[in-house]
Amino acid sequence: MVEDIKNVDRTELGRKLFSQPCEFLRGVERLEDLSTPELPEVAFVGRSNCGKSSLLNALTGRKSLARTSKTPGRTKQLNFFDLGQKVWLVDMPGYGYAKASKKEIMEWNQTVNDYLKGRPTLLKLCLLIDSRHGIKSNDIEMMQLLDKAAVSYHIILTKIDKIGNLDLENRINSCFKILKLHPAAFPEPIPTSSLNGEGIPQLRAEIAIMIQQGSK
Ligand SMILES: Nc1nc2c(ncn2[C@@H]2O[C@H](COP(=O)(O)OP(=O)(O)OP(=O)(O)O)[C@@H](O)[C@H]2O)c(=O)[nH]1
Ligand SMILES: [Mg+2]
Repeated sequence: MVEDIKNVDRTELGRKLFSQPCEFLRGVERLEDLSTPELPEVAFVGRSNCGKSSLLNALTGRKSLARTSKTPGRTKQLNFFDLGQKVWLVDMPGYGYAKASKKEIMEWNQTVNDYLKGRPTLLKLCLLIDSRHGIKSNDIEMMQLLDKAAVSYHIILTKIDKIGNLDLENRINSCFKILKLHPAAFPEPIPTSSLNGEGIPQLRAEIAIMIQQGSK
């Protein structure tokens, strides 16, 4: 019972935070163009096409705040959004885009590395994994980078409307096993669907609580 009340409080906290106005601040291609951080940041990263921009839209309840696309590699910049002057949400370009040139990959690595290492206000990173595909080798590389940079992160399973319950259960279990090996990761993955809204209140609540606690 006490647990239930706590859950309601958490959900309400998340709902309140994300019911505030959210607006696009700027898109940045090179880190030199970044302005000084003013608020805590929560960044969304993951393979190209895994659903980062869609998740941002689902969280903020706005259909086209962040541009989504069937074509992978759509988001090419770090896009910053201000949520209620409480937090900046950062939509990052995806990795693992098959058609990217070597130069593009190198530039991406550089920008993301610099961002992760040099951003004291980065409160949390959401690493998105398409639930149909699971954690791939480039996701593991990303996790190693985050462990090294001591950036705390959550694994978010996306597009769970596209898989059955049994597959989801297996996916969650294999995530658990991998997460045990990564010290900077939150131990449980959060399953979500931007299409039908599953898991969105939970993720809103996690983000709201992190901001309230203000800790890494
Ligand atoms: N069924 C379903 N489709 C989704 C979901 N989330 C995203 N998609 C679809 O997946 C495709 C890619 O979504 P985006 O949100 O653009 O993905 P992204 O990670 O931002 O992609 P890049 O910016 O190119 O790296 C689009 O066609 C979305 O409509 C979901 O929860 N369920
Ligand atoms: Mg995108």
